[in-house]
Amino acid sequence: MSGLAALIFDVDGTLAETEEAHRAAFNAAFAAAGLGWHWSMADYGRLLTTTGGKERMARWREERGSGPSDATIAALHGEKTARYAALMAGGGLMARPGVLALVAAGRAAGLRLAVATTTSPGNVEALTQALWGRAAGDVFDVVAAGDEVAAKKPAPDVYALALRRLGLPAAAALAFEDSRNGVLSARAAGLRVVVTPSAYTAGEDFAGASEVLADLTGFDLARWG
Ligand code: XBP
Ligand code: MG
Repeated sequence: MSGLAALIFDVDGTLAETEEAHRAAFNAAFAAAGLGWHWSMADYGRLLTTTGGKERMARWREERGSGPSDATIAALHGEKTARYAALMAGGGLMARPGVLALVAAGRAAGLRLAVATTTSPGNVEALTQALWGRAAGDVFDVVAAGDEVAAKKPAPDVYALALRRLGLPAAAALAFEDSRNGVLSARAAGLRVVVTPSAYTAGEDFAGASEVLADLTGFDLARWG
C-alpha cells in the first residue's frame, strides 16, 4: 500500500450507529424545554439530509413557520449534546462490524488515522471512550469537526481540514462514509471514498463512491495503495 498514508473516518453512521442516540437526545432536550417538538424516526430520516444538529433544528423551525430564536436553538443544542454524552457514557454502544479491526490494521500498517465529522469534538471524545475506552487523541491522530469549518458536509471543508492537519494530499488518503452528503463532501475534497450505508442512509445515491460495502468486515487495505 505504498501510496496510501491515511484513513479518514466519518463518525455518525460509519464508526457506529449513533443516530438513534442523537435522536433520543434531541427529543429529551425538546421535552425538557417544553417545546412541544418531537422527532419520529420518519421525521429524523428526512431531516438527516440537513447535516448538523443546530442546522437540523433550524430547518424544522422553518418548516413549521415559527419557533425558537437561533440563540435558543444553540442553547437547546448544548442541552442535547450533554444528553448525548450521557447516553454514550451509559454504555452499550457497539462499533459497526469491521471498524475496530480496520482501525487496528491501519495503525499496524503505519497509516495515520483521522476523523472528519459533522458532530462536535466532544461527541467524538464520548464515542471513542464508549467504543475504545480511550481518548479521541489516543485513537486518532487528527479530529476535524463540524463547527470548526465554515460549511458542513456536503461541502468539502471538514475533509479539507482533516487533510491539512494530516499534512497530506487527498491522493494519499481514503475516506469512509455512510451517507450521500458524506460522499459529496469527501469527493469535493478530492478523496476516494468507501461507503457502508447505515440504518438511516440505506437507499441513498452514493454516486462517486469507489466502493459500497455492507460493512467493513475483512476490509483489505492492501487493495488501496
Ligand atoms: C452526522 C450529523 C448528525 C449529528 C450531528 O453527519 O449531521 O447526525 O446530529 O451531531 P455526518 P450534532 O455523519 O455526515 O458527519 O448534533 O453535534 O451536530
Ligand atoms: Mg455519517
